[in-house]
Amino acid sequence: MKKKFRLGPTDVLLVIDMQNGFCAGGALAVLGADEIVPLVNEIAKRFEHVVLTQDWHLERHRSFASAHKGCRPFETVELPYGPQVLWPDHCIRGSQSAAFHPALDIPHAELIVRKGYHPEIDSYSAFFENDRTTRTGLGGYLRERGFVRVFLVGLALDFCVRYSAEDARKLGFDAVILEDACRAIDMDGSLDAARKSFAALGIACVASGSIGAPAARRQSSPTSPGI
Ligand code: VGL
Ligand code: ZN
Repeated sequence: MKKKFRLGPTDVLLVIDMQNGFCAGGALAVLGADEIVPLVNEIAKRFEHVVLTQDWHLERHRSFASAHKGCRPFETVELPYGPQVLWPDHCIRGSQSAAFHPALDIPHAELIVRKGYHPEIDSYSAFFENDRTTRTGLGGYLRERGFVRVFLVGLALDFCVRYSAEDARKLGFDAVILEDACRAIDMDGSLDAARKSFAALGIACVASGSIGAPAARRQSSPTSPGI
């Protein structure tokens, strides 16, 4: 029998970048992104604790092809921190592209982490920017709240979900990707590379049906003294 994950108060769901810019009509539309929204909403209801991430760039962000003379989207360039894929302009802070998908319905989300707001550094991961040293603060937040296991859903499986799961694991959390609630960009073997990395790092990549019924609901957070 396949392993079931029974949810409890030390589990948190990370919903990665469910924004218009990555959905149909968006500048960086990920195939099938819109169709996962109802499933993401349904999964979120099973979690007591949910954190959302939001890709949040300035105009002329260094990860945009438009900021590099003669370059096109999906080319890779060398930046001071290493190779960086160049993207179409997307998720400019405050724009419609950066807004969450209108059907995303997770009112009990406790935190929204914005990332990619430094003009010179991209940030796929919800924990570390692409220079791999600048932290977003999410690791400290999750640890301070007493979470142990991080489940991930959203966009894109082979970029922001991948890097977030890897960093969660490196920071000592258990990481479980709910694969049917993700969609991938899948360029230049990026999806295969992501799957290999999940296997190598012990990141579970399972169907959302693997989540068992939630443990009895409680009002307090896992580390609260219970007064
Ligand atoms: C993402 C590329 C650029 C993502 C964000 O959410 O996966 N990908 N910015
Ligand atoms: Zn981005």
